[in-house]
Amino acid sequence: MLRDDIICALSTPQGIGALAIIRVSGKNSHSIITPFFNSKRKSESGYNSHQAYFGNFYDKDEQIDEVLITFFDEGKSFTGEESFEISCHGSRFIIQRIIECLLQTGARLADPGEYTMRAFMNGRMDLAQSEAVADLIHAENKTMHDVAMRQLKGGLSSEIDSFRDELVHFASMIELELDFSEEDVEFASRKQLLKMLESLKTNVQSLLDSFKYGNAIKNGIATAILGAPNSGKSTLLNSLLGEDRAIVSDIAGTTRDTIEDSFNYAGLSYRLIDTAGIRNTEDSIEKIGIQKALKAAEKADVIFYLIDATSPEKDIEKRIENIKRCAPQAKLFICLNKTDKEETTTTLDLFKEFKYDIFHISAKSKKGLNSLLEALNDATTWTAHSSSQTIVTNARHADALRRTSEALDDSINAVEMNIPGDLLAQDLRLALDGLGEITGTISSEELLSNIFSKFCIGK
Ligand SMILES: Nc1nc2c(ncn2[C@@H]2O[C@H](COP(=O)(O)OP(=O)(O)OP(=O)(O)O)[C@@H](O)[C@H]2O)c(=O)[nH]1
Ligand SMILES: [Mg+2]
Repeated sequence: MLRDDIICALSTPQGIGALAIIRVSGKNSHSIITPFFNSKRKSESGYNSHQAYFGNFYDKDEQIDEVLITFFDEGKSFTGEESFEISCHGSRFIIQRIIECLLQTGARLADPGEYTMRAFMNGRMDLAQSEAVADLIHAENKTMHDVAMRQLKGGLSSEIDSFRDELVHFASMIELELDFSEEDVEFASRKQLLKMLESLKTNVQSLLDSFKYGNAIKNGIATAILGAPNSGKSTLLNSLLGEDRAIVSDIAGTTRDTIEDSFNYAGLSYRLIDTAGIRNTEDSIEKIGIQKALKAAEKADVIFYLIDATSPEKDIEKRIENIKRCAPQAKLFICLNKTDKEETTTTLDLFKEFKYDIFHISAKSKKGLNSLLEALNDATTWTAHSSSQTIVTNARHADALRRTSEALDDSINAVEMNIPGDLLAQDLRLALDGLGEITGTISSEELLSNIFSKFCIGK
């Protein structure tokens, strides 16, 4: 699968920019630049690793650009291969001409993620670290950045490796017993094995549990805005986004479909979902919108339930109980909206005896929104969680951990029930395979191309 031919690609975004970087990697890659690059600094022996050379890029007699080229020796580069980076001016024409020249002298265009795949194949990083490169590029807030950075530095990998080391020891003892099956020997103490398996199961399970937070960190915390028509849901969406994303009007039933957009707060990304107001209606399209609103509630991590303080619904407590039943997983924030209006004074008295905590807000004037967001941040406890613990953010890792956890359960059962060594060995092998898939000790060509094809070209 690993080819040692020379690859090249633009690593900065397509389009016009002050500068652009073209990356080249492969055996003897410096040779393909020689016909085009003219630098006063270049010595007889060529280029030194980790040094930048300023010069002119020529295509025959035509000067294409002034460029700065940084060279990296084999074994000292990102890919592990001899590589260099050309910094040129960020003009589409210049980039195209330079790449054409490189292709003429034997380079080919890199596939998506091919640089990182080469880094993995050359042992520069393991698979979990390679995947962290893509996460780091896509990180849009502090938490996503922290988690990706920790994974890139090997945080997840070292935890997985320590699990594997514990298992490998016992698995090899059990395999050894199989070689002496005639003699009824026991190299691995079943008591110690059971203790190790149980502690490993707890650790694997805790890592697996972190995926709930990891998934929310990576894809944004699903935050549904629910309430009766006209309660101010779309106004709240617009205020939190800081733009007129949804239509606002005093006609009840304005929002028909769900409207989704993201915003960042205190280092976390929230996926806000504005929904159709919930009420009894004969309108078939509005009915579909209300069903969608309830679906959004079922999948939400957080719900803002808005009550219009100028005309609260009569059976409000019953409605809140319904929402709780429909979305038991969600953290519910009940917001009394439009508290900027004077006529709400009587309503406020009404809610003094209310059995739920209430946030007094004005979606329109933004009054009370800071307190609401602070409470939201406190409730999303995974912010604190992320600063000290390894968090799994990748569905592939979670799937492998799930299979490991099941295999550990089977191994524990096998030891407790004194099941023959060959069956126990099989369960231990399955647990080891699951862990190995995360760091790439075990990988298939299909898996690798599936992972790296999702990367950008040039990374
Ligand atoms: N005074 C005041 N008016 C508000 C506030 N929030 C919303 N409104 C007004 O209430 C009306 C309804 O607001 P929307 O945001 O469209 O309400 P909605 O819940 O999205 O309504 P539907 O989409 O019909 O379900 C509009 O006239 C808003 O300007 C508020 O905090 N204070
Ligand atoms: Mg609306």
